[in-house]
Amino acid sequence: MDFSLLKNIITQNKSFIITSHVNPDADAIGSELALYFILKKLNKEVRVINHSQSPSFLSFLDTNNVVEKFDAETHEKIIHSADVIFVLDLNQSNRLVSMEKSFCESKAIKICIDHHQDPGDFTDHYFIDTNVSATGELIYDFIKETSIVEFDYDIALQIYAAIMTDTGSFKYDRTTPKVHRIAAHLLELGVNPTYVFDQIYDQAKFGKIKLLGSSLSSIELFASGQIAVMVITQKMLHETETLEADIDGFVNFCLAIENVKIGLLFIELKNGMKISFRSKGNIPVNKLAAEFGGGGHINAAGTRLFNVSIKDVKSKVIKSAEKYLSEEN
Ligand SMILES: [Mn+2]
Repeated sequence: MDFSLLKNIITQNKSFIITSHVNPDADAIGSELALYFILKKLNKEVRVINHSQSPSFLSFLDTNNVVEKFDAETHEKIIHSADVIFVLDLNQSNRLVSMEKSFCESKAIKICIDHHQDPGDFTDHYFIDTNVSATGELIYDFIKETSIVEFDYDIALQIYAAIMTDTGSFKYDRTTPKVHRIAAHLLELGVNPTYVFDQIYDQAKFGKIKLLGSSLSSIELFASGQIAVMVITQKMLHETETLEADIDGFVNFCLAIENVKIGLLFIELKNGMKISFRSKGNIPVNKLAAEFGGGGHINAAGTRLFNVSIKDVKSKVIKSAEKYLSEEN
């Protein structure tokens, strides 16, 4: 990808805002902080502001508490007056939730760096490659191709966490030779893969493991065992003292069952619900998600619905999902 325009915009401007999607994952936060470190090395003014609080298991990435939770009173002015706003790892403005209005009203140059399909028209410039494993891989490519700054450990840690998580620890289908070459370079810069994995996957609160247990027990099979459905209710979250962010990754257990081709996770929210869609092979769950106002990748997608309950839509979603089973070769 040609990053010269991106380099020029960074060089020619002074104040920057970086943001990402609701419920940020390690690719969102890692990409944000890698870009933050690049901009700081260039002596720019930078704020990283998200709609959501960062999940505690990612606090090892943000030891200086750079990432701020959006608050209109504190942040609206600086979002309006920033020279440039970066949106990372998302491609629809509604994924900014409470920040969407300030973002849209700002006169800043808006830049989207992302790897999801079907981007909306909401920024001035797009640096999108749907073939890369993670947004963090694009940040790596940007540094590599422009030499805008030198790589260092701080940047390497962020990019490694981004790529490791978005490739499912180097196993999803965009785990290319290039991804492993990047990982090798990041290890040479001092990243300790055991440490990163341990921080992200092996420091769970007991409640999260209990929630995983009840979530696994909720799984039901449909369509002759080809669709697995997991349901997580507010009651389950309360009982285990867990948050929506703790559910990250649970849906993948649906695909761990033999013969299952589509996994669906219904999460009850305070004011609606969220559905996560996963599939194997070439079953396009992004198209299925789009039927319900969402989007994503071919094998991983999601949507949020407001003012509806799980029982209102569950059987409708399963029925729609059945259509896609026949699309598999
Ligand atoms: Mn990502």
